[in-house]
Amino acid sequence: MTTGARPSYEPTRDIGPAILAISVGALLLAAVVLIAGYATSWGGHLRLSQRAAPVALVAAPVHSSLALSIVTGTMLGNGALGPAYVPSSFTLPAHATITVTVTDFDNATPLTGALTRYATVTGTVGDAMQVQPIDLLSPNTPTGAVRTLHGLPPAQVAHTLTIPALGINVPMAGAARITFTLRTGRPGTYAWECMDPCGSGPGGLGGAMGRPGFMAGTITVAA
Ligand SMILES: [Cu+2]
Repeated sequence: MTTGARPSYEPTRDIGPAILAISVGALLLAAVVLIAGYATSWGGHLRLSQRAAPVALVAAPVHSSLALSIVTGTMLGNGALGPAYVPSSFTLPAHATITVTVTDFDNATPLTGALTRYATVTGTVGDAMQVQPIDLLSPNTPTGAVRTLHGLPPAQVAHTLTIPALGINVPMAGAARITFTLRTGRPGTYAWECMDPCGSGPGGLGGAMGRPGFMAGTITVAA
């Protein structure tokens, strides 16, 4: 072996500055990681608590939504029967919070006498609904502001969505989009019907009134 030659694994004085640079770099990196960690713990606080939710013992309710339309007998080409909810039967998840939007293409059939009690909202979240009037000739065009209401003047009710077993009643304003929130409970099958005499025949109680697929139907609450 000649003088001056060193085994390649033997440290040399030449790498001193490199070690210093690496050390400084490591310190800088550690500082950045620490600062980033603090920033995340402040700014990410809500996100962290939300991430913890799925491991809770009680599962969060399934949030879902349902869209219904009320179409007229004229739209259906069956003026002799009268209007219908579409769909008239549907399935919702149990123990869930459901936003229901109903687009009502029909006009009012005034509630009178004992039926005026169905002009009041019951059984929805807050016993309330939101109502926005629409232009029936251009149904995606609102003609007024959204209002939160607990009921309607009986003369302005076109239909009701009434689920007696659940204590739910929502009066539907004519020519409007109606939105409300329901909380479903245990699984089961529940009948709904419209309590507004909107059908054909004497007193509007014939035709569509009380007829499944028109002004009556079934809500299935599934596990
Ligand atoms: Cu009806």
